[in-house]
Amino acid sequence: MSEIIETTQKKKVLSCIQPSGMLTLGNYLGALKNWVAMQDEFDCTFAVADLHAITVRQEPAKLRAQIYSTYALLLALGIDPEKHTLFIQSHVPEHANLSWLLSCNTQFGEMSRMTQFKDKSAKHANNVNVGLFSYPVLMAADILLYKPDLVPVGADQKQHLEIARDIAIRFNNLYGDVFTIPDAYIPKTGARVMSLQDPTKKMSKSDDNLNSWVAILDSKDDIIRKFKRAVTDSEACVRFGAEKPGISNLMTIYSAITEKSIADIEKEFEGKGYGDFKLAVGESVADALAPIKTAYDEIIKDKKALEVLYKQGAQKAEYVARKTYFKAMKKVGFVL
Ligand code: ATP
Ligand code: LTN
Repeated sequence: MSEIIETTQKKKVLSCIQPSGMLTLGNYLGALKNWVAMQDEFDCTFAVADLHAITVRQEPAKLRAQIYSTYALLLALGIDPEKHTLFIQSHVPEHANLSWLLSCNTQFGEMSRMTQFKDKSAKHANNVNVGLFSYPVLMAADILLYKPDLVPVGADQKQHLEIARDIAIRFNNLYGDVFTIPDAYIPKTGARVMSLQDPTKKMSKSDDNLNSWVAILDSKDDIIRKFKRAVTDSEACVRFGAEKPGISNLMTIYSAITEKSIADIEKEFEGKGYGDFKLAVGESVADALAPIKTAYDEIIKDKKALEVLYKQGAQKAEYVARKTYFKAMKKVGFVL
């Protein structure tokens, strides 16, 4: 009797995060919380996208420290580097290499429509470099090398995901089947956490106003203080609505952390003022983030142990990336 072999393969997930500063509550709710949750069901590959970080000017010593700290924070969040793959993007040269092949199959016009480029080039007007412009092509390479089914990201990355899909479809049509066409995986609550000081803007770790964002590693006191100072409106009624972007943002954060529905939150705070609500949001966020900070403080102390893990991660990633890269090279007509 022939042996029945279990062949059900897990679906694949890939995502990356830039080490461009302290990671925020927006990064956590929009992306990282999902990364952690998806590990049970999927075969996951996660990376610290250090090559992306230099699209804006970085001070070398600070960049190095941020790469370590981002990697350590991903471990602290609960990413399992043994069961999954956790690596540093620049350690796998196929990312930059594939990005060239893809660049030659991407139109200037389609890149010009990217809204993040418009925002970031306005913000860094003295350094509008070509990398900043073509960065979605590198992001497409990050994704396509690992043939993922799903890419967990915040809502701001939807456009970049769409272009990655377009590039993959075009490449496959021209040269034959090389890439899997991935889907974005965007959370229902928390996909777009807004600035605490200007709720019409995305919460961003590169915002100079430190009160506008909460870092995952902020102390409890800092977190509560930032929520107390959050910009709201003068109505003092905890109700969700487009005309109340500040309070709605806080309600979304509270909902994402506590998993309570917006309707239940409105009920819970009926008749109560913004002061009570802001304190409740601050405390729930601080309590959720506290264990991550405790784990991080331990992990970051041991650089040697980190090195073992990121080297092992790079080896695992490279094994997969090489295969896809060489297949793409061969299809395009290079001599291997
Ligand atoms: P910057 O703020 O410097 O532009 P960033 O935080 O947007 O950087 P990344 O660190 O690469 O850029 O983002 C990592 C992940 O976090 C992405 O999936 C992104 O969509 C998500 N993310 C970032 N900011 C938010 C936010 N305010 N709300 C929800 N998700 C977010
Ligand atoms: N572009 C993303 C970070 C990023 C990414 C990726 C996300 C780089 N490569 C691949 C998902 C998949 C950002 O700036 N937020």
